[in-house]
Amino acid sequence: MSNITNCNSTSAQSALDLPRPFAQPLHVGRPNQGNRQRFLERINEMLDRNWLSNNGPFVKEFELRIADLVGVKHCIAMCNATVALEIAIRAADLKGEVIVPAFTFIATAHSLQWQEITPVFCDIDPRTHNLDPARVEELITPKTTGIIGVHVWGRACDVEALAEIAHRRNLNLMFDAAHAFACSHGGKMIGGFGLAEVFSFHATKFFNTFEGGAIVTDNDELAAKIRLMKNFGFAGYDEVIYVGTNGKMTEICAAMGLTNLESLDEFAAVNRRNYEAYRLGLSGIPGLSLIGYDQSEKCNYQYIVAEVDEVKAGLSRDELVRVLHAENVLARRYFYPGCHRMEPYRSHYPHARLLLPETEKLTQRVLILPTGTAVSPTEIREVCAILDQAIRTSPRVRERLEAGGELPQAAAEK
Ligand code: T4K
Repeated sequence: MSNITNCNSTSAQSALDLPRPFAQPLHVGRPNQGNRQRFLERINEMLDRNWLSNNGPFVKEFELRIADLVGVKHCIAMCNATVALEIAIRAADLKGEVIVPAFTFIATAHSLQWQEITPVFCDIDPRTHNLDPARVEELITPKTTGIIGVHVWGRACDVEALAEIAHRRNLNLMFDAAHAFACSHGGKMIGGFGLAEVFSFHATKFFNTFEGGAIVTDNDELAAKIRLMKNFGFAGYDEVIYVGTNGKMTEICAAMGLTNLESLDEFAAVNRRNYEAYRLGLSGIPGLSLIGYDQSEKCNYQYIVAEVDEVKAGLSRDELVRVLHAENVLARRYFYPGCHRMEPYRSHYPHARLLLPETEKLTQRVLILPTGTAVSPTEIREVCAILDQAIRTSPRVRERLEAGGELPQAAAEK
């Protein structure tokens, strides 16, 4: 976890001449929490039952609820999405090379590399921030066994084009849907595409189970295999039939999930309200454009993503991050610098950046702003006012930033 409290704010604070508006830091990814009373009741129920893990009644109920909501046959709850990805990849028998975007959280690439499968980084479409199907095709080799698309920000990949390529080239297609719980594509819930999809229910996600995740699929055989693999490969009391691991979700996590599911509509409504507040507040600020969400689809609006055009704004994305952090707005640079620039991939593929021009550009432009139930419209207006003032007075702000030194450590890290 990054140490975000140690950033030196002096230089950027003076860059704006604002009274510091936020006494407490404003985070990207503050957890959305449902009804505490209901959660505590469930904890009591769990303790009375003395059943804490290993496919308990809350986990079973949770899986049924998720499968129903997504409209798939099987949901297998997991301890987190990273382990879920690892298990899904293994259960689908992926080997050799698998095509993934470099513009994603490092877990997507690591879940392959962890089992000595090579992640082959593919460039993205700058309009969608997702895998560019035209580039995917160019990367297929005799060693390729699959494609893992990532529905970045909850906006669906071009699933039809990817499915067509996968079908024609006899590859498995799966999706990292960590951002896309409760989102739809073409009227169908994300979770129902490809061979399997993986959700993250981490604390920072739209919907959380503290830590957690799930694999969802319509494939009976795959689901059965995954169920065994997430429980060490046990097929009975004393019989192990696969190499397995421990991917189980605990009862307390499922209790949190069941409780938060009851507030899902409220979380979505707050996020939508916040998105609209940002849209209004950022409109007309030169060099800042908010990414759009398709209004005809279901959407969790969990990510407020602005793209910074340095020429028009007069400040780079990184300079704006410094300005915001100094005001206690802990904006993030997901997924800077891109998986291909992190180890071990940076050493394995030193020239990858040459094949990823759009990823390279996007990682320099993207600014993620705080939202969720912990953030109010008034606070959003203040965030927008900071950005407005910084950009309107950009030459002076830049001068002061230049005099003030480096990007704070926390912002530089990720
Ligand atoms: N695939 C994709 C595309 C993903 O984005 C992710 C996870 C995964 C796979 C893997 O899923 P999991 O295995 O995690 O289920 C965060 C999350 O830890 C990570 O889950 C998430 N993606 C990623 C995009 O963001 P960091 O390193 O940015 O977390 P951190 O500790 O800096 O926290 C973010 C902010 O949230 C901070 O400002 C503090 C705040 N926060 C965080 C926690 C945990 C809170 O206010 N309360 C909290 O309890 O990775």
